[in-house]
Amino acid sequence: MPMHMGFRWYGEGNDKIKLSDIKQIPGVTSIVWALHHKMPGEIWEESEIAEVMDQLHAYGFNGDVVESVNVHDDIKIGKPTRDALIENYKQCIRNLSKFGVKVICYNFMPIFDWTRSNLFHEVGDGSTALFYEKGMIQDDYNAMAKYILDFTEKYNMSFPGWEPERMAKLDQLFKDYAGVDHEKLWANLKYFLEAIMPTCEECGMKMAIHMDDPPWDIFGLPRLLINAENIDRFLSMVDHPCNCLTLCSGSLNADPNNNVADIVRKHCDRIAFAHIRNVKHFDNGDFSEASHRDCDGETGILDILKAYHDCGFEGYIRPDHGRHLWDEGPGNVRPGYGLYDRALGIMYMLGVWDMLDKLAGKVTVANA
Ligand SMILES: [Mn+2]
Repeated sequence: MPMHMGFRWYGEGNDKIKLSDIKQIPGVTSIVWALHHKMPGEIWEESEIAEVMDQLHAYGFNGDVVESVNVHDDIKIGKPTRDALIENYKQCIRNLSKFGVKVICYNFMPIFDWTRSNLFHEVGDGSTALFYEKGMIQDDYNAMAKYILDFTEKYNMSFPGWEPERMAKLDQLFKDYAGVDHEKLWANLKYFLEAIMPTCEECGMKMAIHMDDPPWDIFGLPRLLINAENIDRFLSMVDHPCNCLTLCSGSLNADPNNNVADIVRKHCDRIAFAHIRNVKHFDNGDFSEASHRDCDGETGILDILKAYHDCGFEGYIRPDHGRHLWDEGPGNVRPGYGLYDRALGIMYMLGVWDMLDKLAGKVTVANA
């Protein structure tokens, strides 16, 4: 069995991209989905899961990977309410497994999900991409949150991890995290994982933690999944085959010191889900997201794909953020999640992969 090519889709009525569009991209077998109306801590009901699965199956896709079931802040902070919330999380795992879900992507970043200072930065060829201006993400978290929330409000969309309900309580959240340093956050992550591993084992579910994006502390909040050393620590801290990674090449390579291909070779058996994204760095520490083509950034896309291929990777892989192309722009595209550049990214990845297969004497077979 080769790797499984996935495509992230935000759901009926929540994503302008249609499943029928995705069907036309060669090689995609798996829709990476979520119930985006759910707040962290809520139980995903079987009827809600069944509805999405039926939509995916109608086009011959599987829904093996969920991205994400978000973890409630109380679990990350280690509040007494965490035990009840962990029970809810276990119920989500059970309910999802009943419908064939095999991998749950999640993250353990305090308060903020992926963070950028510009969602539509000019790349120089007429396209735009997500951009991180280091100088703008320093002290004033309210200004950064306002930029993101003004955007989502203006265009009537919501970003996972940027729920307005949570963001409205930003100052309180910062107070709640005041005592949570790196070691405390590690301990709370361990507590969470040890509590859910028996359920994962029972259900055959792999929990795949996403790398922190960007891979450094922001606004004084600790971040853990930032480099090879911490990934080693994470995997050995809870050394269980269900405790896995969503290895996001773009998140990690925002720090150019991270060599993603080396991490792939070291931990391939614990990578349940691979995100492929390319990053272009600037001397002052800013970075822009780039096309998936190796030479358009410095992430080492070819080395990474070669590493996965050499290791016989059989997990799920998807293009991560892409640029916004042609007529994609504010109001008609989810930042980072347009149709075209991700489709181009898939063809680039499959081109590389098919050639590696051919060189290894393997025959590539099209999906039914
Ligand atoms: Mn990613």
